[in-house]
Amino acid sequence: MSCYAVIRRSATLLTILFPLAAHAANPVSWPIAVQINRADTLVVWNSPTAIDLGQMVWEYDYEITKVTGTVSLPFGGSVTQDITGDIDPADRIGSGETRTLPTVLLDESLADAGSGTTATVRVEVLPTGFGKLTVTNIMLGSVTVPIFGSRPIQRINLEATVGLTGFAFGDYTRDGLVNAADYSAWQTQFTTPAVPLADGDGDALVTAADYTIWRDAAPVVLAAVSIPEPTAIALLLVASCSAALRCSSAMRGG
Ligand SMILES: [Ca+2]
Ligand SMILES: [Ca+2]
Repeated sequence: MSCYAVIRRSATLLTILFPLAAHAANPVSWPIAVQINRADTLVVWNSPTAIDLGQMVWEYDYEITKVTGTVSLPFGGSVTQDITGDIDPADRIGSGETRTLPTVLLDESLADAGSGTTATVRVEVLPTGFGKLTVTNIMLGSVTVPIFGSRPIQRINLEATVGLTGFAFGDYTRDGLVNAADYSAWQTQFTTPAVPLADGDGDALVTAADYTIWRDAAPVVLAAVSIPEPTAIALLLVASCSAALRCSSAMRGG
């Protein structure tokens, strides 16, 4: 069984085990807003939509865009301070791609040295395609308020965005279409491991198997009529070389 068939079969099994959500979409963009109170030990957020699981590869990005700490004042009222800038951007912002879902996009212990606040933030895509954010190991520190001095943070508000875009099998240019341009991309990258976009089966190589994936996904007319298969290309090359050799021999003989 080819890797492609295994991938397809795995996707089918996932569909059976975890019925596709009614709101499965592609791409998805999930705005997240959670409130973490001082007494909390666990905060969970679930996405309203699910990413389509039947794709070749997914590109993702995430960013924790805003973190604020709120303190209570002795005689009523409160003060909120933005502490986003105190968190290392390398822990807050990231991107990448994955060929398998479910997956964990972010699992970081975020720390604000100024207030002594720490928490572990985990963002993952579940087997159902839904996103989930989990905040654990919550330790809220203190901030200094003019006149009132150091005050314990009572509440953290965290805002973030998570985006995923899936690309179909055979879409080697990653433009949302499976067409002749993807065949050209495969042809250019054939046997060139350093250029992995035309790697349909995820084996880090661009081979004839990836052509088959494109052919099976391309419009029938395009796949059947316009494009010679790799074996046909190879035969043409062999035939051309043989003809050239015959011609060369004939010239020497003549
Ligand atoms: Ca394409
Ligand atoms: Ca491949």
